[in-house]
Amino acid sequence: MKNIQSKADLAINGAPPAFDEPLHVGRPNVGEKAEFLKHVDDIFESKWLSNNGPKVQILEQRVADYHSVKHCVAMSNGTIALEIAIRALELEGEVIIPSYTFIATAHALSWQGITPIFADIDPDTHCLDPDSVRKMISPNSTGIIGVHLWGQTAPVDELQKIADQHNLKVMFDAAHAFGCSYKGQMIGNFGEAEVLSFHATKLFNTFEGGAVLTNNDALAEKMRLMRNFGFSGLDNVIYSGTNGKMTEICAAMGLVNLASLDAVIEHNRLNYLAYQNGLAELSGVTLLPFDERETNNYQYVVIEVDETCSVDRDVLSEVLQAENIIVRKYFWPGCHNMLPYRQLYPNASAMLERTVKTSEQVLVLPSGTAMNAESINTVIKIIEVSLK
Ligand code: T4K
Repeated sequence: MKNIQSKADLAINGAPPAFDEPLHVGRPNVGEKAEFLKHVDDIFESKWLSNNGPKVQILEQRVADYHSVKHCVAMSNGTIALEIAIRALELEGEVIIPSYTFIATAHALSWQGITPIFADIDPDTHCLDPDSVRKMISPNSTGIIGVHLWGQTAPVDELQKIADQHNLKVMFDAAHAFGCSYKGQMIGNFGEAEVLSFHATKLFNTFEGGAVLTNNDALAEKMRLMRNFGFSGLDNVIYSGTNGKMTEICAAMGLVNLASLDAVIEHNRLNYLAYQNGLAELSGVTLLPFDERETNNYQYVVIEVDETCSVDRDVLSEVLQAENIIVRKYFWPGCHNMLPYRQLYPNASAMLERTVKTSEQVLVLPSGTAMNAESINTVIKIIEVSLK
């Protein structure tokens, strides 16, 4: 690792990069390889590879227990899990979501002919602003999907209140919020259902995977059938369904990763504290704080580079990328500015001022088990030097 003292040491000025290998946002957290290989032996032995196999069932029980929720319905990925939850809840017409989210939240609706209506965010949490949600309600609205972005929880109570007043259903995209709490209760227990992603880049991964958490028995049963083409027993299809099943090899990865999950969260917390400590004195750069009254997973380390900073966000991003620090400008430029939705709402930015501003200021920094205090100090030093 190179010692950065001045701008002349920066790779963008011709010096070699600080890191030989790229540091990625989203580097997977992986558990014990030997344990995983034991599961592989089981799978080869049993010849049971998919279709609600024993490892999927154990994983579902453990994830449900972890979140103190009745049902976990495992799926092939978070996007399919969103689609199945949306369909099982019979949402239609228009559904209100934040524009400031990963594009899958919007696509899971539009892919099934439902119109996503984009609301603005609270700049302090990057999650839905209830006042903006209220403004987006129309006679065609059937639901609200709150997103617990970065593991910060959406304003659950306020959204539920709005939904109750307008006869809408609420569900949550909890792709980032495995192991997080809202007012002391684990996510999974709010709205009609909450959707997790177990993608490789998430706190907890099954290579690819996802799940819906719910306390509603009938809804859980319906989603179990829908993820398996709607089959209710042999030769009897009672719903229009899809193939959303998780495989045994993915569940095996999940079981192994669950065993080390608490250690991963503690590692993330120390990373977050190292970033917090190092960034505290830098002017114009603010770390998005976690609410320490809650249980957090600390997986995403998010900074905002505001207008008082001596460099703008995109320049800082280029400087860091040149050093092999592969930061991300998630979720710029907002879903409403992505081609399929921009055509629908060419003037939406005027209603989504905080989304636009936040998406122009955010940088997500590398975190997870691939990072440690030393690499974080170097990242901070580079930021510090580039601000001078
Ligand atoms: N809702 C929300 C709020 C979400 O954030 C997501 C997914 C979903 C729903 C949908 O869940 P899934 O259907 O994906 O289960 C990545 C992930 O692919 C995506 O799962 C995630 N959100 C999103 C925030 O990040 P990209 O387009 O940024 O992926 P990519 O290929 O650029 O990789 C991200 C970084 O991770 C890179 O720096 C490389 C690194 N990486 C990635 C993989 C796959 C690794 O180091 N190793 C790996 O194996 O979307």
